[in-house]
Amino acid sequence: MSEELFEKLTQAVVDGEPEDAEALVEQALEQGIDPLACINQGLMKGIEKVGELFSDGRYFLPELILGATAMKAALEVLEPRLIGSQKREVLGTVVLGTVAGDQHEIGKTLVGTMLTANGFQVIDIGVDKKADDFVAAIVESNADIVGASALLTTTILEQKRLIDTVVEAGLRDKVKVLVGGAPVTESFAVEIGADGYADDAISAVHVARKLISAAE
Ligand code: B1M
Repeated sequence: MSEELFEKLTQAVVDGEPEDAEALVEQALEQGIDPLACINQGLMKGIEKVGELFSDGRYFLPELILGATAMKAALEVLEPRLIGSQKREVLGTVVLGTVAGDQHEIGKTLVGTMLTANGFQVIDIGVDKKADDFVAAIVESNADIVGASALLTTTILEQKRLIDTVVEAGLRDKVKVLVGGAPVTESFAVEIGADGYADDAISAVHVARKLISAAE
C-alpha cells in the first residue's frame, strides 16, 4: 500500500504537480506512514528523476522549477511532523545557508529541518549568501557550527571562501564548519579545511553532534 503511494509521490514530483504531492503526503500521514520514508522513498526519487531528465535534455528549466515546487509543497506538509512539538535542550546553534551564486534551497532546508528535529537551534540565512553574510550571522547568534550547502560545481569553491572569511574574522577557533551538497565530497571537504562533511540530512545531524561534542 505505501509502495503504491510512494510511487505516486515520485510521479507527482516528476510531473511537477504540487497539489497532488501535497494531497499524497497528507494521505500518507493519515495512514501513519513515516514522514522520512515519504521523503526518501517518494520525493527524493522524483527530484532525482527530474535532474536526470534535465541532464538528458528531455526536461528544461520550467520543468525543473515545477518539480522543485512540487517537492517543496510536500516538504512543507511533512516538516512540522519531522520537527515535533516537544521542547528540548538545545544542543548547539547552527547558522545554515546556501553559498553565493547558488539558488538551490531544498537540500539545505531539509538539513535545517533534521537538525531542528534533533535539538539544534538553526538560523537559516537562505540561499545565494556571501561568506560575509554567514560571518555576520555567526557573530550575531554566537553560533557553534556554520553549515554551507552548494549544489553547483561552479559554487562549491564558495565553501572554501567561507572558511577563509571565517579565519579572517578571527572566528575559526569558535565555530566548526560543516559542508554538503550533491557535488561536494568528503575529500573536497578535507582539502578546503572543513571540520565536517555530510552527504545527506541524517548524516548532517550525526556529524553536527560529533562536532559539538568534540568542541566540549
Ligand atoms: Co538545478 N542543477 N540548476 N535547479 N537542480 C542541479 C544541481 C543539477 C545537478 C541538475 C542536472 O544537470 N542534472 C545541475 C548542476 C550541474 C553541476 O553543477 N554540475 C543544475 C543546474 C545546471 C542548474 C542551473 C544552472 C540550470 C539553469 O539555469 N540552466 C540553475 C542554477 C541556478 C543557481 O543556483 N544559480 C538551476 C536551478 C534550479 C532550480 C532553481 C530550478 C531548482 C532549485 C529550486 C529550489 O531549490 N528552490 C533546481 C533543482 C530542483 C535541481 C535538482 C533537480 C534537484 C536539487 C534538489 O533539490 N535535490 C538538481 C539535480 C539533482 O540534485 N539530482 C539540480 C533534492 C535535495 C533534497 O537534495 O540538494 O542534494 P540535495 O541535498 C541533499 C544532500 O546533498 C545533502 O543533504 C540533502 C538532503 O539529503 N546536503 C547537505 C545538501 N546541503 C547540505 C549541507 C550540509 C550537509 C548536507 O551541511 C551544511
